[in-house]
Amino acid sequence: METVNRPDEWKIEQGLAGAKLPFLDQTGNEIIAIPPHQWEGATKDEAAIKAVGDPNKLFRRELEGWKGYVEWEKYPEKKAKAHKILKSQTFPPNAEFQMGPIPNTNPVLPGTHWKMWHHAIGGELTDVPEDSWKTVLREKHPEMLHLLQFPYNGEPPKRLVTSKAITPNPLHFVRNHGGIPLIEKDKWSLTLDGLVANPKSYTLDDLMDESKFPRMEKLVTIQCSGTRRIEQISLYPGQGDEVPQAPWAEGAIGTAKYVGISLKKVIKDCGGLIKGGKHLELYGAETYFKSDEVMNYLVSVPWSKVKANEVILAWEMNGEPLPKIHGYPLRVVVLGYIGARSVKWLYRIKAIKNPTIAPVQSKEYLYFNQQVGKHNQRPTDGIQIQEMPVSSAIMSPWTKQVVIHNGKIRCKGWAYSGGGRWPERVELSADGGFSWYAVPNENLSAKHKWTWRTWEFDLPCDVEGWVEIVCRCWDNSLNTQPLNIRAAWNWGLHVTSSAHRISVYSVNESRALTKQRLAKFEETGSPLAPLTWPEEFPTQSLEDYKKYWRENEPRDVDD
Ligand SMILES: Nc1nc2c(c(=O)[nH]1)N[C@H]1C(S)=C(S)[C@@H](COP(=O)(O)O)O[C@H]1N2
Ligand SMILES: [Mo]
Repeated sequence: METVNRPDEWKIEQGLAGAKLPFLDQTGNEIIAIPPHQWEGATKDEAAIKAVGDPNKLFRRELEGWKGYVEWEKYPEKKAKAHKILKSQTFPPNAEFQMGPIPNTNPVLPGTHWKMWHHAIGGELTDVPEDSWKTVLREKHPEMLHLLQFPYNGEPPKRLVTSKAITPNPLHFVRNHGGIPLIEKDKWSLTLDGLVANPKSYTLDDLMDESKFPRMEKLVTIQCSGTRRIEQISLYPGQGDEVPQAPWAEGAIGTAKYVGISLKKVIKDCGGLIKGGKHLELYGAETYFKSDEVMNYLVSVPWSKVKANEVILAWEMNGEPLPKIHGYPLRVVVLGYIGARSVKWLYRIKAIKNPTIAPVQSKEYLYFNQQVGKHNQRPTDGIQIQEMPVSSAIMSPWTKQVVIHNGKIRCKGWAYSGGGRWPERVELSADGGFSWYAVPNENLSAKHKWTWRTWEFDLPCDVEGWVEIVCRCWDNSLNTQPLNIRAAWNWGLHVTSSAHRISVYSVNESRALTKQRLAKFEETGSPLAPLTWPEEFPTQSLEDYKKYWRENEPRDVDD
């Protein structure tokens, strides 16, 4: 059929393809439509790249036995060379995963950009994307949901998130900003320098020496500040970098028993902090890319947190050596802080005066006011996220699911609060958040200072048809969750801590008519699922229909 409209016009008008919409500039007398930028294909200045030098020499493995580790922070000239290479070419645009449909693939997003950046630098980084994926396949559960293939970001499917109060290692979510360095334990060492009295290096055996460093064993929940981000995205898209803003669901949280030592003791062993040292800069061995710059993974934690023995250097996770994907041989575990501070593949700790200016600390993991966005954001407008607020999520049933029940809907989920607070009460509502039932204490997993609590509850629900089930938690300080997503929506799409809402279609078999109807579906062998398929049998006999009208007043009325 002939039409002048583009075939996707209706979708665009309805906001189902927002990335294609022109901006409207209404600042002048006439309204000007600014079309979205069209990518013109890659450019590459081969000569400029060649002039930088041989990547196999420039970007060598820093140390024997540390596969995938290139040191950047010690060598500004090397950073400049890598920058030159990245600046001398262009890469395809970031994958669009907020304004359009999410692909039906697992991995959901391939991470094309990041693979290309690694290959563009070459040298030791060449094999990193491939090696990283091999480690995923070796160490993670076959049912993981791979959000991003590289850098690897993956979470367990909902049915497995809370199947145990302690998360088995293969099911623990993984959040990476780069490759997975493959480090040999006997070749590994940790440097402690900067504003400490006596800078030192330690092997793993040194740190495991119990006469010097008392063991710590802690049950800890690590939560990424991006957990449940998909709810914010679905409401309003925000910043859309595929690594910083990976589209997490409710599974970017996990609980494990870590064994290690307190960082405080190691700093004391170095003679303590000197000359105004107040923060500890933590170095992870992989390579991170930001704005055509390369760097190692750096964040910092304040001394006050370390001093409280709340920063652990851990080598064991649930009774096993740390899996490679979780930071082998040594990682940081910061109790009650966002996951981002718990640095994996730790190789250096530097005492400094102020929080690090490295971008993961200073430009990412920022919590902005709603009015801040692409058009006006400055890093200093964001709050650097440290302790996570109280939050919870329903893992079963799932949104849009039909539940056939006898007046109670069986629900399961988790609840967590950061900063050493813990879930004291979990509440559910089957009416969108007007009336709340408390989950009885015996249906919650044990209380611990630094962990989540998993829960199960038979939620009373007499109502049929679409209902909105909502979950919220009260922590021990009586903090609770905002009731809607909008209240806490932010440009970086972090900390989705609003009460978790799911839409469920309730079929209450304790009601006589429903019970009869379900029997009829059974009897006639016609499918009840999917819900939207029309019934294949008459839902009322003609006799019953006529009888009704004989016994009741007609539809119309005489005046
Ligand atoms: N070296 C390094 N450490 C890191 C990261 C990283 O990308 N590199 N990601 C951080 C983030 S954002 C989170 S949420 C946690 C996730 O820990 P996990 O992968 O062991 O679950 O690791 C943190 N530590
Ligand atoms: Mo994170």
